[in-house]
Amino acid sequence: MQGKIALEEHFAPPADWDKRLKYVSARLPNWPEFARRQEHTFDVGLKEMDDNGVEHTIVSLGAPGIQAILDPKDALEVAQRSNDLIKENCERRPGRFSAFAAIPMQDPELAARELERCVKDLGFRGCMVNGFTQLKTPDSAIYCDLPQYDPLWEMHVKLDVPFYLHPRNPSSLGVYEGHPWLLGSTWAFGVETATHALRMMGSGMFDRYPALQVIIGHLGESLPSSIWRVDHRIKKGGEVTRSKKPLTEYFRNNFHLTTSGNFHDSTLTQAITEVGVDRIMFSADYPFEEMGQAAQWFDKTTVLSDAERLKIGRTNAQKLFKMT
Ligand code: GRE
Ligand code: ZN
Repeated sequence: MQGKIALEEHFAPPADWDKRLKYVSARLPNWPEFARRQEHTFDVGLKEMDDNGVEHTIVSLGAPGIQAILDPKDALEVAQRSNDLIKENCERRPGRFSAFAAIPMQDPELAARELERCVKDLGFRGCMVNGFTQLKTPDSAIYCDLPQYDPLWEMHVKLDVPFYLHPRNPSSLGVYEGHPWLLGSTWAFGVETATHALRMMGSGMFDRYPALQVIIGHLGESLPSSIWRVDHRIKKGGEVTRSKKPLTEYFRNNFHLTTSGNFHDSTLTQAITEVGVDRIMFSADYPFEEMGQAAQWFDKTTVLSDAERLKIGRTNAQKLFKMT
């Protein structure tokens, strides 16, 4: 399929560009290759787009990025510098790239203002946040469902742009001790991000901001197969959330899923069953995945009709991001 749009594709400047930026997968044996690709999204990545029918990519800063910077002033400064650098790079390839803002979640008001600057002045399409945010001490973990973020959600609704919740490693690692291979994108990212998304659904924030739209990757971080049971056991156990409705309702009305890094037919089918074909969008997860593998699967999978392929590959993103 030609004309695809991809939206979980990362970029990072070289390691010495700003020492305050850290990358979650730097411990991996294959990191040097990922790092090289991540620094070359606007040329190596562009070539992969050309070769695989990807017309447009929404670029985001590599994880955990700004979320791991302990000082709010540093966080704002690095976010602004990174956003400006990404904007410059997007401008060199007109029509091919746009971006999600990196924002300093260490200070919700500053985060809202940087989102506003990026959307209004730089033409960005929303923001990407990499899980919980650290503030002042390395063992801190501030999750997005907390009430101090209301100014950010207000800004999202006002600007009518989505919020992409991207993985990072969990804030508590006990269960992973002795099994580092379970960390990162193999398993821990998904569990952490699904839990984070459930916190948001159960917090009442979508009752306060019903128009707010959140994107999660990896075909829903396993939520399509697990959220029915969450609601079921909340009800059975007489558990009380802070939200008005069953969590599934928020999943179906406030969430969008991308295919990033999850190129598997039965998972796609279940995601469509749970949230509907209009809430799923194509993505690869460059540089950790190749656009080639993503596209070869997506273009040929027999679980999609051509009309569904067009929606997921292109028109759902065009609608959500009001692309012309
Ligand atoms: C990351 O380090 O940020 C990462 C991976 C693998 C998949 C996605 C991703 O290491 O963002
Ligand atoms: Zn990613």
